[in-house]
Amino acid sequence: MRPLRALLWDVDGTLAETERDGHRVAFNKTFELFGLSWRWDETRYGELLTVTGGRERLMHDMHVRPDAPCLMGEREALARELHRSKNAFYAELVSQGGISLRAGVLPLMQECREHGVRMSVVTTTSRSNVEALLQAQLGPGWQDWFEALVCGEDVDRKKPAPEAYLRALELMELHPLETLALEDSPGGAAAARAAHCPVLLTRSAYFANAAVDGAMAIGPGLHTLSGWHPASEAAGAHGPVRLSDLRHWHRLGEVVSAFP
Ligand code: XBP
Ligand code: MG
Repeated sequence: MRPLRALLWDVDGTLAETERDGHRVAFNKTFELFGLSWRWDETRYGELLTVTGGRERLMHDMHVRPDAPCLMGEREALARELHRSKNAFYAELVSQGGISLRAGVLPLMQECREHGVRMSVVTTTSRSNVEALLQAQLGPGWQDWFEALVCGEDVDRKKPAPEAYLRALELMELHPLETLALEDSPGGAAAARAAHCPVLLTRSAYFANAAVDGAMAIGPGLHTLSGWHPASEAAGAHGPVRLSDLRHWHRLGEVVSAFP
């Protein structure tokens, strides 16, 4: 049996509720700045989350915008400009501490550091967004917490393609079964599974009821042990998810994959 050596952290939805209160807000500020009447309310943005990548999301939404440029080249150029501006608004927002880590994330990261469990970030968001968030939430020296930072720019195919996970495994020189991916969305979980990484699914606001395939365990967040399926060994205990719970679920994963 392979021991758990590393956590692979998704960002949006998993580390923080960045989509509804961060990216969406920054997109809307950008539309206003560019004199566009487009606005994404919470419901529409939820629909758009099936498209990974902010620029790709813009391109997708332009299909239903009669005032979007007709020529593909112009449309792509506008999407690039809007996306750049959105990321600047987003960085400003998170740099000012506008979005906090989800409850339970920080203590688990600290425990991993204390016990030599390695960590990396595996995300389809832009690198500048990750840096702004982690700098604001973990402070100077945050880079030392993570071995690899695999971001949207580092891959040709974003999640649900496995590329980002495969890249992280390569950089860390790890077998997928030595890792545990923490994800919040069906697409993120699919990406990790396609790279053969066991997945722990910590539900976020936008994916609270989404059907998810192949996770070792699914729960409402790292802040509590209640509501997790399957229950941890420490079930009944109050308090947050700890490294011992992750090890428990990770071992189950081995059993499940050994006897499918
Ligand atoms: C989430 C995404 C990203 C963000 C926006 O990625 O799909 O596109 O919504 O970020 P993950 P960008 O859950 O893997 O962190 O605008 O930088 O793409
Ligand atoms: Mg996510």
